[in-house]
Amino acid sequence: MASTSTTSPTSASGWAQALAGQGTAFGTFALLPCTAAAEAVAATGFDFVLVDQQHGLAGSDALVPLLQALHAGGTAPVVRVPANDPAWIGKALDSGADAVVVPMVESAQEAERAVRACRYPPHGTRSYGPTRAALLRGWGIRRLEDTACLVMIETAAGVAQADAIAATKGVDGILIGPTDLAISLGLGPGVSPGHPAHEQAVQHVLAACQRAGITAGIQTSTAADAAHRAEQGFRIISARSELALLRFAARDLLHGMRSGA
Ligand code: 3PY
Ligand code: MG
Repeated sequence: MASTSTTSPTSASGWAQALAGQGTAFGTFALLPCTAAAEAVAATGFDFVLVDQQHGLAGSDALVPLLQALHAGGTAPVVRVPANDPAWIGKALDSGADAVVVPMVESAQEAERAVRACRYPPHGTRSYGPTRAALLRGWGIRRLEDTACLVMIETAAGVAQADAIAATKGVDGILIGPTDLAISLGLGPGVSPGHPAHEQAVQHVLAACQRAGITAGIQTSTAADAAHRAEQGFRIISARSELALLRFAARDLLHGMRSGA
């Protein structure tokens, strides 16, 4: 009998496979302090949902409930921290994130700072206190460190250092922020996809990841764009956010209602 369910099977394992270089993980961003919305997008079957503490509207007290909702929805919970700060990174990991995403990384030194914040001594600077992470992973340091450290390249300076960043030990992947990259290249926020200078920078970062044998990811805005990036070799691909999905669905519905009237 055909399923009448509106959801697909959930696949947090798609995230782990993508990090292991064996598939492509598709996800979206969570910007709202709304656990029901986070759970709803997670239950749709996205491989990961990224809670965005850099630009999202949820305060730090909302982080754990959002991660719990993502867990309930069966997706991999990823957290973009506001800055390359060991305090934010440690808190995201202690709260139960499977991966942290560190924005605006421009050098191997900055990448190393992010990696060290994810690891306990002697390999890093993380302080022990896995408050919620221990419920998911136990108290052992090895299991607690079994999370991913992803850094973002989203400036011209970062692109110039892509090979050094990708070769930094402990960096599991690089995500490209196409909008910040476009602004950094002097192109403005609205014109990035397809612009030759932008595309050249994107391809340079992708090639650096491939040379270093780490995962490349990118944010997109349409399913076609996401499929195109997957064909190019990106393995962590996000599109939009739950807020954008709500806004565009509402706009299209209203447009349809008005034009049908
Ligand atoms: C950007 O496009 O700058 C982003 O950070 C998207 O993730
Ligand atoms: Mg950005």
